[in-house]
Amino acid sequence: MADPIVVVGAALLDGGRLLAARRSAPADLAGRWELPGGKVEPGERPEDALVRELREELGIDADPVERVPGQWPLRAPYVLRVWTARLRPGSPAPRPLQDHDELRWLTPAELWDVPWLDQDVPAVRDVAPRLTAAGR
Ligand code: 9L3
Ligand code: MG
Repeated sequence: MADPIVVVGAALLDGGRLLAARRSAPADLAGRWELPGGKVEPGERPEDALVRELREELGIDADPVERVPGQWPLRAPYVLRVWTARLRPGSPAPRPLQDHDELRWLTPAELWDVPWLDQDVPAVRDVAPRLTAAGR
């Protein structure tokens, strides 16, 4: 099999809440919620791709914190890898600039209130314990 192409997703944590982003494109994903992010470019470090994607999609300055172990298959040849992330001091608040039409900061109790992309469900499940452990 060809090498997978990595898609990075951010579990952006702030005040014990997780940022969820509702996709507006493409049509088959629109209305479903995801961990924001996107494809790593050739030669790009995944952590740098995460910072770039968060700036492009949400207008924020954020830092990756920790890789969430594992990876989850997307449509071939893509795989999803997830990092927790936090806003840098002084960062603008996230706003939907590209590919999203709504954002929500979810508390642990609200985590399953949004229809996540099927592809993101296992990753969100693995991130969930970190909301209470690391999100303050
Ligand atoms: N994807 C799935 N879950 C995610 C992300 C960031 C991306 N959390 C899927 C959607 C697209 C592909 O990966 O099919 C590439 O993502 P993008 O570049 O369109 O964000
Ligand atoms: Mg994206």
